[in-house]
Amino acid sequence: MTRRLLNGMEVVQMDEEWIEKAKKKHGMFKHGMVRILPHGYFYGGRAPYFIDKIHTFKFRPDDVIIMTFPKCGTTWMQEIVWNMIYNPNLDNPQAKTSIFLRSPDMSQDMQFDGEEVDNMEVSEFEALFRKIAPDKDPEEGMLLEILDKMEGRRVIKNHYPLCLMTPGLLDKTKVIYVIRNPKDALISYYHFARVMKLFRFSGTLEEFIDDCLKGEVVFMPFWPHVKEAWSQRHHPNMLFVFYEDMKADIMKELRSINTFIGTNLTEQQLENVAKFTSLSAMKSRGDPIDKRNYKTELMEGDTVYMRKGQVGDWKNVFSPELDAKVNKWIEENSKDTDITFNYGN
Ligand code: PPS
Repeated sequence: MTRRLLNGMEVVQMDEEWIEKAKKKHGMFKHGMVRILPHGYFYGGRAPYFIDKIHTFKFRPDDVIIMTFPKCGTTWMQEIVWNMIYNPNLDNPQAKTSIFLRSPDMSQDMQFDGEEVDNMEVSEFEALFRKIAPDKDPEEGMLLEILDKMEGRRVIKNHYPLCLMTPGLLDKTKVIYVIRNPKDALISYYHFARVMKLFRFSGTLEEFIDDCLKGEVVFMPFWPHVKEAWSQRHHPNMLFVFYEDMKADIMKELRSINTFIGTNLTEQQLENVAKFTSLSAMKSRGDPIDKRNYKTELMEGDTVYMRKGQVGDWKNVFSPELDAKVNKWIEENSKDTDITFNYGN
């Protein structure tokens, strides 16, 4: 029997044989893996349950949703928006607590089902969840419950595409969609996947990118995610931001975010936020949750979320063969869109 989401989309379960083969290189999920048609979004087996919950989730008019494909500048934008709202004068002690609790991730519940995710990784979320919802079952979605009970203006992280959110989301609340050139994003994803226990990727960069291009890495495919958001870029509740533009002129981007979310900050306050959320500042503060959720022996620095933060690093990393393969993928997928990326000079 065909399994369908509340939004009518079809869910296809990956077969056991495929999963056993994929397991040699990638971490898999306890409830298997699924694809959501028509685009083929690839997620852990519990995603349909949580996506159905998001379908009826109560968004509020003052929410700010940071929507991204992974590794495109999510954490940076979360810090920016949270600090613009709650810490423009840099005097809020909460700012040093984990961004994962100040700005919870709507798409995270599915990820706790990873075969190698251990209690350590879940503990802070579980502690908060037990406090706010002692009678509820964590299996029903800890992050969704935490978000539901959250007071004040919510800064919500989310990696699901627009089509898997509540219908008419943009008429209900504000979305900041951050995107980055896919070459740098793929490299960032590779480094993340090799150190995160959830992904525990054990192959080469070439193998990882091959699997991404086939849509066989969690959250793939990249293009429909981006194109759908791009098609909504003129909606008054959508702000479409390029990571490379943030790197080039952060004050310009902060001014437009300031207008978009209506924070009315002064130039001085925007300068404060820019300084506090710079790569070096975020790196030196670190994050209490981020610091433990990976195999540290593989990591060059001390965080997976603040690694190099560069534009065009792919040039130092891609072989000519890999570059040709990725260019072909970009070309094939760019035919029906006018979005263009800055790949660095
Ligand atoms: S995730 O896991 O999807 O939420 O990751 P995400 O935060 O989207 O992406 C991580 C990459 O963003 C870079 N980053 C930054 N760049 C510039 N300035 C600041 N403040 C900043 N914070 C995070 C981070 O370094 C990752 O990119 P790479 O290329 O891996 O360094």
